[in-house]
Amino acid sequence: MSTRSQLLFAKATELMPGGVSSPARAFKGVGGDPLVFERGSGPFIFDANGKKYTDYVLSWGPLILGHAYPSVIESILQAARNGTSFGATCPLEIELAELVIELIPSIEQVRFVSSGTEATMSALRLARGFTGRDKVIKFEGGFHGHSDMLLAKGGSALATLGVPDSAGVPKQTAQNTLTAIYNDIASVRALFEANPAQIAAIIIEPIAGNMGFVRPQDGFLQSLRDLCDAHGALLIFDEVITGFRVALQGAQTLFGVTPDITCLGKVIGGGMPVGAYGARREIMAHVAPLGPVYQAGTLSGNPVSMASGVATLKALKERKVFEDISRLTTRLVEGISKAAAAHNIAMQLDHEGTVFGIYFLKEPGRISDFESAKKLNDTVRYARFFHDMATKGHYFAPSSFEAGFMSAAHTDEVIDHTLEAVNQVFAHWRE
Ligand code: KE4
Repeated sequence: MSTRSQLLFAKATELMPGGVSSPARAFKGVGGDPLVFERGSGPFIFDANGKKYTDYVLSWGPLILGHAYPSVIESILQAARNGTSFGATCPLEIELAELVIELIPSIEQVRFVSSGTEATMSALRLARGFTGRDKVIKFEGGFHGHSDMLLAKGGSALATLGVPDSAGVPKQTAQNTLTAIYNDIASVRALFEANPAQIAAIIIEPIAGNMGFVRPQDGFLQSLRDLCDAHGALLIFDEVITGFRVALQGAQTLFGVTPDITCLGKVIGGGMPVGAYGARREIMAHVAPLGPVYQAGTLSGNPVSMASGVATLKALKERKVFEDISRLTTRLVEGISKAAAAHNIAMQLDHEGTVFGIYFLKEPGRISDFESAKKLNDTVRYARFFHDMATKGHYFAPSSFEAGFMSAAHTDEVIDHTLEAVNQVFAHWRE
């Protein structure tokens, strides 16, 4: 007999392609029926059957305080009572801009948009407008949302589905997107040499979170900075995942490398649709109405979304909140690592701040770029892990090409339960 969640999903597939509003939700990396979720509270989400899960997806990162965090919900409600959108500058927008500029060192001015996709798309346009050049470099396995210029060799659900690119991207557009290999500076240098004075920007996730979790090798980001400076190109950090998550002040602070443009999303909206891009004044002066690079949005900076972002960043800035989430992330990852060692299971685990990555390895080796991720990542074993853990009430990303996330609502007790389940699952695998 079908469950309510299954019945709802069957209906969804009649009405929406794949039954989803975004392909990452379709469980293609793990198989089975995608769950329909109805409610979230703290570290937990509840599916349409009423089953409770500890949530390590957290809406793919935004919910750093957990589901329905009281001050965030209160701020949203208060803002909504005063009207949901004015199509004009509002005080909450100014407050969020101040917080972002205070926290992210390379940002002197910021423009709000409604998604990470819009942030990266607009940042590229700005880089092209600023430099007068057309080409950009992205990395294989990097995902920056779904704009035409950024879909080549993408991570996230493109990697899960095994499709290198998207249909529908004009050839002329795709020709301007050059792809390099993550952690391979020679591959980037070669592109600069082959395209002299044509490259407007490099865009990179400073820790890659869409081919699992791959950190930059020592000096890699600085070498990108140096190459950009030598060739008159801009360095764009896509901090949609890493911003406010690998360090409160972003990956740029963690690694001490200053990008020209920073893209933000996810946590900046605390679960409401917000994205942003920012840079030093000289660059932002090229954005309309100050300059010739056009970019706009009816609902950009709306008070309800801004209220959610303000409440989220304010709570994060409170003493020790970020440290506490990071400590729990370390506990989870070290616990899984210990369980893997005890049961002789080959894994590659990593974490930084409040973000983590879990790979099961098919053979010995180290995942450091997209090729090695595709070669070594045991997706079959991950799928089993996903389902076994979900059965026990712990919801990890439904693909091994995604990162995992922790929130302030998770507690030691919650982590203990998850680790207990991991140990049981691993023990069961050996029987
Ligand atoms: P959105 O347009 O989905 O808000 O952000 C796009 C984006 C940009 N940059 C990075 C580094 C990102 O990770 C994302 C979106 N992430 C995916 C999964 N990792 C969101 C889930 C989905 O596509 O449904």
